[in-house]
Amino acid sequence: MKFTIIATLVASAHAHSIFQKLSINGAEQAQLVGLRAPKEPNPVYNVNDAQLACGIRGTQSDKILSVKAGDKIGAWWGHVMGGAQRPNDPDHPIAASHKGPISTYMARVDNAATASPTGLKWFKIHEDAFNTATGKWGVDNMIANKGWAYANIPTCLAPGQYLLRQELIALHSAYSSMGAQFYQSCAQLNVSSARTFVPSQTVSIPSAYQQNDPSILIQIWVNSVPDNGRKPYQAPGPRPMACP
Ligand SMILES: *[C@@H]1O[C@H](CO)[C@@H](O)[C@H](O)[C@H]1NC(C)=O
Ligand SMILES: [Cu+2]
Repeated sequence: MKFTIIATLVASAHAHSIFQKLSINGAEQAQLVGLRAPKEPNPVYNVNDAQLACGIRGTQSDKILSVKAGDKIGAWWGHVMGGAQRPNDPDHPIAASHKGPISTYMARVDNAATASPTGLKWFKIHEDAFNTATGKWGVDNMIANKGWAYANIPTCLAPGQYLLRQELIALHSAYSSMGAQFYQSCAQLNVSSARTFVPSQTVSIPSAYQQNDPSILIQIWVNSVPDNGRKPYQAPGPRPMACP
């Protein structure tokens, strides 16, 4: 009995999330198709963990989704695999406490269904970090969009296969070392394009982030409000690429 109570408390203290479904220009894809996603909604805490790239190893689709440069890709987040844990789950798509930025990266691969997620050259294509005027984080916008967060494939990008990584960082406990929570999955895409741009500014994941980055080791609670005191917040990593 005692163990049951403790387990319940632990479960509610860890109201996490999984990026588990895609849409392409609004067309929703089947659950987990074209995706590598964790099975459980647990984050990565260590910025040097190889699983920072595509999340804690779980399921891996054998499908590669065909998209075009310029397409609007949607990532859908849910509290647990399948979505809500129970009717009216207040922690679906994620607990509102989990404030933080949502960033989307891509990396060129030879075969999106089989490529190792480590050793890739990642570039950021989009970020929704923090709005000092409204006090809203990327996570707030995702919750308002019923679990969806979007990024467009850059119109100039060279054709080929890519992994697309969307990362949500929950900063509610980021005031202590290894308190930031990193959630991510990777989509397996085949991009067709009329243009040929290959981003030259890329980063490795892991190694792009340091635990003591001011965007990762940060107290966002000011006067009991998780709004960083309305000070500007820049998501870790590079700024999104721009087409030439
Ligand atoms: C990727 O798209 C190209 C161009 O449409 C096509 O020729 C190729 O067969 C596709 N590859 C995969 C793995 O879907
Ligand atoms: Cu959590």
